[in-house]
Amino acid sequence: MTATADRTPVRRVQVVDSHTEGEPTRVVVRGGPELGDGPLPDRRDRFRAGHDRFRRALVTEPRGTEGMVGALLCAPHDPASAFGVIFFDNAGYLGMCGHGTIGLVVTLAHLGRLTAGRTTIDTPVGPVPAELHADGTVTFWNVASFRRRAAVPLDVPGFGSTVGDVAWGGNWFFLIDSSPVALRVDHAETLTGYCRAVRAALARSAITGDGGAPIDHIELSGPAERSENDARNFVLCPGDAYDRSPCGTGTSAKMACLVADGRLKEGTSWRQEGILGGVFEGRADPSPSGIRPRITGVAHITGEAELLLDDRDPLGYGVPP
Ligand code: PYC
Repeated sequence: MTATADRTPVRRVQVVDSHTEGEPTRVVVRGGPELGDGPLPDRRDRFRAGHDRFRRALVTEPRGTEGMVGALLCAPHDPASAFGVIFFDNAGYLGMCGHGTIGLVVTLAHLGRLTAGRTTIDTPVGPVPAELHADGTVTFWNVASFRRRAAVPLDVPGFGSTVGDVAWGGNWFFLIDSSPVALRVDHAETLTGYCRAVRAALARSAITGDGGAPIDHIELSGPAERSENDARNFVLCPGDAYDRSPCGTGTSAKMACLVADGRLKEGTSWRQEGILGGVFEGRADPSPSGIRPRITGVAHITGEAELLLDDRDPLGYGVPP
């Protein structure tokens, strides 16, 4: 905290912004909440319980945008990890974030805290090894991903019935193989409306992830626009923003379903196109509990900033829920 001329406390927060195929990541480098130590899920819970307005201040309007994912850089708990991170968005906290991991690695390199080569990042859902390549691209090995339920029928009021898979890719997904609406960015509003209705129908039907976890990401698939890619997706995130990138955790969940169906062989490449046309190059490596997704993409730094959080500003912590 520092003090302005009239001695009002103002919190100063250092951030580095980047985007991964159009999807923004804001890494908190200094000035974040003090969460103590211990496993990352415990620190994430302390973040949620005691500092949620910091989350809102960082990623929602007037400082953030609806698609923005925040990444609180912190010390790892896992002894094999060099860094820890807690991802958050306009609605709450994410288990993992693929585009955010790519953004974080590029940010750490930008800050001189990482050179080309391997590192490991501790997350609330487990350690994620990552590699910064000499050409600036980033590969990460996501947590083990798996399909939990196949071909689940769902009645979506206003849209009719559909069928989808429940899968884990570091977040919980409901994946619909064939989108009823063409996957074009100028259809984003219609696609968002459909995905919201699907998510609500899942909640009403008590279709969840493990332990009753809400399925908060909806992923629609369709044909790729470019012939070198395998498929295109549209992913609606928990706070109703759609992922501008191909979604790293969504690509992981998708590959887990394809492998389970015998439509993708372990060890072969899967080029996932996002709704803006950006691509993540995926590969499903074997894992005892599903697959170990390996995903490569690129991120670009868009800014370095010092944010001022002023208690006198009635909307400085975002619009209250
Ligand atoms: O890339 O995994 C991802 C992601 C999750 C939410 C937004 N992006």
